[in-house]
Amino acid sequence: MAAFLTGAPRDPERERFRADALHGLRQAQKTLPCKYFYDAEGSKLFDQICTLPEYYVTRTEFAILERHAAEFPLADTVIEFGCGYGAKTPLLFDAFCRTRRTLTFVPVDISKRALEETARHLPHTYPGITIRAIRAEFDRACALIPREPSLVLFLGSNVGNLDHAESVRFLSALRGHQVLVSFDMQKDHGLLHAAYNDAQGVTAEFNLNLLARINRELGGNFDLAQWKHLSFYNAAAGRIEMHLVSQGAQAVRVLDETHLFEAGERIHTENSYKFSEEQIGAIAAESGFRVEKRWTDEQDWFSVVLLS
Ligand code: AVI
Repeated sequence: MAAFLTGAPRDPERERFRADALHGLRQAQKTLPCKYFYDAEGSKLFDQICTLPEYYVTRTEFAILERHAAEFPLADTVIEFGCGYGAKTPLLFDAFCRTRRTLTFVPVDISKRALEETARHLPHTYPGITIRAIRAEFDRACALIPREPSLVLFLGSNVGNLDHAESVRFLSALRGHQVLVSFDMQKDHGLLHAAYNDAQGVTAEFNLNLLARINRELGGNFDLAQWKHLSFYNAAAGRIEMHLVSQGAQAVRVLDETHLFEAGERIHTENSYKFSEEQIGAIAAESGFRVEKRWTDEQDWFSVVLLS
């Protein structure tokens, strides 16, 4: 808290990070929200994850989008939650722009850099595009997106990082639009385990970066050598869980608080839900949508679903 007594202007993002991190570390089961993985360093590591041989998610989704882009509905306005660096964009916009001269694109992301790059590059390739970027967390952004019926993209299996109630709340706020959302499907547990425990250790580095980020931004003194990445499939909950495990009894300072950890104690950092077709139908119905169409790959590992 000392950092806020200097008279320096408050940075709302840092304050939210501080409040959420300290709240999570004060719980009996310590947690840190996975949305804080994505600072500049974490985003770079995530880009690497997307190219790992074990992480089938990105390439399977790409193949589905590439094969079926021409079948997706057209709209005057396309809103994309979590646009990232727009890697999927050409696949979709080539199809969207083939039959229309103008299109309004509303990219939504918390990363300023991702939005700036999208706004800089897209109009060169697609001159008829107007960009209205929104920099906000997804929940907040729902109140800021255009009201006219649009096509909303929620891809990258991002829905998997929400629990059931959160996905229903998020999708309910999009009623009135058509939503193209991607779901990672339940599959062989060995494949899932490998995807989140890659041989090169990039996922471990991505997980540990959360502690490094606390050190960088919140004056923490986590000793990264004292923490290990743990990831496993929780079959009862139908999700991959990621944790950080304390390698010994230790005290860690974050701002002016000290947090005590026992040997083997875990910080729960992420859930990544895997879905069945029935679960997708249930989430759609509870959010006030129906599943208009589901596109999948040959092995049914991944689904891109149109909700209307
Ligand atoms: C962004 N999200 C869908 C990824 C996932 O698979 O849950 C994040 C990730 N965590 C570890 N590897 C990738």
